[in-house]
Amino acid sequence: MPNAVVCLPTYNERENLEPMLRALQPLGVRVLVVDDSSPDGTGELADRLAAELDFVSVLHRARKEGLGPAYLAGFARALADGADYVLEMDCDFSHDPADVPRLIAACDEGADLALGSRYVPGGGTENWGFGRRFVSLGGSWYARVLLGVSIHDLTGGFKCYRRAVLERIDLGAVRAKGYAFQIETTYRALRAGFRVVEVPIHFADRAAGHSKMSRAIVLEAVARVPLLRLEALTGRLR
Ligand SMILES: Nc1nc2c(ncn2[C@@H]2O[C@H](COP(=O)(O)OP(=O)(O)O)[C@@H](O)[C@H]2O)c(=O)[nH]1
Ligand SMILES: [Mg+2]
Repeated sequence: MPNAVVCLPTYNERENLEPMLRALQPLGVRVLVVDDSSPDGTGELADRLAAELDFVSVLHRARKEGLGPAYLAGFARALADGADYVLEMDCDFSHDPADVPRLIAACDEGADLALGSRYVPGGGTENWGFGRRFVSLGGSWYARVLLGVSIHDLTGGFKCYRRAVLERIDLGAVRAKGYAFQIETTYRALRAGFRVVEVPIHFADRAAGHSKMSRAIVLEAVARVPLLRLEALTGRLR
């Protein structure tokens, strides 16, 4: 069994955190909760659970800076702790913990980066209205065309990286906070020549609490994608 660390960013996920950790417990992974001083006490709850569950540790950050910076801090800690595989996953049950072994298996079978994908055969979204589907599918299509890549789901946040990918790509240059963070990390991996594989998943509505994504996060991605392509074309992307 490879040494896999699931980075679990949390901001106000008090209701979801314990059920999520219990669901991950039998899978043989380690979990790093990355909490940005959630006002609802998620960080304190994470500390209590980490004291009880030896596969759990917690990284506390001073303030909410978005998903991207939280993941970068989590990646650094996971790599320092010797992880072979580093996973990204939402703590709201949109990503099914039961799919974690499938992402790990894809890397075991040769992928450098396995992406949980809604937009390949066998994948999908549950209970999404037309508007949300349009934005999500449209966003992935936009990024796929502008970047000239063959990945169908570029904005998803359920991923398993082989350690070498995170060591090789220039994470220090990644400033994106939201969906752009997901697009950018995958694009950098592709540009570096890594093998990226899509694993079909079903994406459900969050179990409890509220989404933190905003219009600004969508606009960040719209603006970042053409800049990424430009950086790649001018040889500035590593
Ligand atoms: N640490 C941290 N976690 C965040 C932040 N923003 C969102 N998250 C977490 O990232 C995951 C996905 O966020 P969510 O709001 O559900 O995004 P959505 O699924 O696109 O609506 C959840 O586990 C959130 O708690 C943040 O600024 N800091
Ligand atoms: Mg969510």
